[in-house]
Amino acid sequence: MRTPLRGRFTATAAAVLSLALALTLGAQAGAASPNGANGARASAEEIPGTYEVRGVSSAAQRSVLAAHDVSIDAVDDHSVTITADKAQAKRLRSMGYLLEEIPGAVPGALARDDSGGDFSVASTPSQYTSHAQMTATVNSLVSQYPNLMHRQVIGRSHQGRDIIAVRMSNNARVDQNRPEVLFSHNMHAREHLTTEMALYLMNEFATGYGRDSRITNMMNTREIWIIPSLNPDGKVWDQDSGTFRNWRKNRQPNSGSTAIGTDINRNFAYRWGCCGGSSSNPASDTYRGPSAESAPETRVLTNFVRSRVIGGRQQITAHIDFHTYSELVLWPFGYTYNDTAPGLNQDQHNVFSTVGRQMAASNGYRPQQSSDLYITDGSINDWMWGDQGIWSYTFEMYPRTASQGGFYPPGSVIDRETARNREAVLILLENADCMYRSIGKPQLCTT
Ligand code: 0X9
Ligand code: ZN
Repeated sequence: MRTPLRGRFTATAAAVLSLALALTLGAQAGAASPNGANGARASAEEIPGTYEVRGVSSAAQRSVLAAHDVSIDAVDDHSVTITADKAQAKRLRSMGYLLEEIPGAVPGALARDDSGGDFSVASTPSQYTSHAQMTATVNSLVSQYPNLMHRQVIGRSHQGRDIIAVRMSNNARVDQNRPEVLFSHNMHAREHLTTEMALYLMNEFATGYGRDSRITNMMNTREIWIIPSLNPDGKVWDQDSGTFRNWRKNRQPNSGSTAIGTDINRNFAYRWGCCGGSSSNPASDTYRGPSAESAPETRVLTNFVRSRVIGGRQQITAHIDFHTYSELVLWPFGYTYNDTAPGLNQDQHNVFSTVGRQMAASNGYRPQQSSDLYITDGSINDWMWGDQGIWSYTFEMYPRTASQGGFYPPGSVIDRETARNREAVLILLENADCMYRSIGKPQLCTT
């Protein structure tokens, strides 16, 4: 029988609360926040809004729109949902774009300007696991299951917070020669549901071991890596003041600009900035940074992944980077509309598509090559595949639309929407020893 994580967390909450508070205070003391403590909101701070842009129908049109410094959060047949501040929205309107604000999409902004909207999907920061609570929960799970979970600090964020990776297997303290699968979470600050996904997976693999045959089998034959938060500074900034800030990037200052932050998912060193899929403007939500891997969080991830090359061979074979929202399963490349490109042949495209579609059939998400949405360059999937040969997917989790809560659906959906990906995660793990088997070509797997 499975124990729901949130029930488990509630049960242990009292025990970890003091630790969590101590960690929060410690992290804040070490943080170089321009507004002083992380909790203090500067009076002039603007929380960007959520807008529907009508008459944008093709990937090419969406890529042009994205190049105007806004992030595209969701896509429909003839419209998209974007995040933009007032100046960006004004500029887009002056260019002829049809923008309509979606008032309820950012609960904090709604409470602040009292603009009405649908409160049935409202959520508050305390409905989601905070960074401090996440740290405490991971520590408590690791001490409860020392043979199944091993925690490693793989580096530090810009503000000095630990970025951790947890290895899970039947002998987690020992590095074994097995296919490794990586799950990374919370690269984008406001995508809090993805941290819940990490906690769900840890709990599921720890408690399912010896009880569920598929989980037991995977724990016996794989090494499973989980990075629960790749952007702890951004998460704390978005969540810990008590009002969501609709923040996406990291919290690294930019020289020569008052704008903060680099979009980690445009900062990777594979065709970085090549193709109009990122911005050179520090004020943009898709700012690529001054150079590839300029964000410490990007470098922590890539150094970790490079460290898994042992005896000249990358041990990690498959990867999911969890994001929200839109309910999508995406695969490379993001920098080109083409299905194949140097370093991605037709068989490989077929593998991505076949396993991607199997996973999507299990969770009801929509499967597609990521550039079908819009062009991105310097994204994690392109680097993982193009540089490291890792079968790398992006999942965009619940909900499908902004009106269902966008980045901030109510906490009541967490259990359902994390469990929804259980089967997809198992599908990837079960294929991870030889992904070519999925297209009937196991001979292409070198031993
Ligand atoms: O734009 C992103 O970084 C991801 N979407 S999100 O809303 N979570 O920010 C999607 C990246 C997938 N790659 C492409 N669409 N090319
Ligand atoms: Zn994201």
